[in-house]
Amino acid sequence: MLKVDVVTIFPHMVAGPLSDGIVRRAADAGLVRLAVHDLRAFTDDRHRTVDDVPFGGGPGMVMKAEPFFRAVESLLPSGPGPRDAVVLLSPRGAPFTHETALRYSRLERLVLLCGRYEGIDERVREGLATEEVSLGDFVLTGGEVAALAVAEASVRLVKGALGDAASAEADSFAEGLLDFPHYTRPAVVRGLAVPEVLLSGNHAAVRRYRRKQALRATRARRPDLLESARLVPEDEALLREIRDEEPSASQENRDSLVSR
Ligand code: JFT
Repeated sequence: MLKVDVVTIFPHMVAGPLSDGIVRRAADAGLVRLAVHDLRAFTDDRHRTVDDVPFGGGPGMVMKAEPFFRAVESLLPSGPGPRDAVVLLSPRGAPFTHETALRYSRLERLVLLCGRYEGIDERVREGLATEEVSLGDFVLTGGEVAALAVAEASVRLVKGALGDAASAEADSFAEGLLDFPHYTRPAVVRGLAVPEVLLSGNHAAVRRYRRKQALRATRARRPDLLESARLVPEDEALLREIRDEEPSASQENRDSLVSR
């Protein structure tokens, strides 16, 4: 069973979001265990100091290494085994993806280390973390929000966590494509109608339409994903249809000529 441990100076920031939704249900069902640990509990001075000035000078503060070492040693007394990961959240980390989440979902132990300020003393990465990941190319003020995303994405992929209504195989990123668009009642909102085919009751037509919309969105917004997506022959046919629906560049150039 996966156990997720989050180490942070802001335990309340992490505990709240993890105590709801699918993560909560997975915990209640005994599929995962979640624990949040206050880094300050692993300090040994009167002021419970977790940060200090940077060696070499410069602005801001750096998270001290020792409290992180003590915290992880309390969680994994004999060190991480092959089914454990000690993950440092950092803007310098490798991109966190669906594949990372799937790998984490199959672990015994996922320890997430969150820092603040300018970052964490490099010796935590060198001598304690088994890997360093980033949520993406944008800047957060600390690792907590990234850890929440990593925990949620990983827990929902644990076998049984999604129940039978939703299945992880149906996840768009499991397929390597963007999702198709979703609609619910009523059939018309502010003059905007639901595509007819979705009201037709023709399940084969609905499946084909959704697949085409997923391919269309991926081609328009994330052509990089289309490169490595696992496409079946029907997808190639749908992509040809999509291309044929678009005017060629030369036709657009002719269309834009004003006097003719
Ligand atoms: C930002 C972060 C991730 C991820 C960990 C720690 C301190 C603040 C900071 C910001 C810019 C440069 C430090 C963190 C992240 C992301 C993760 C920390 N900060 N240096 N920002 N953006 N995608 N994961 Cl520790």
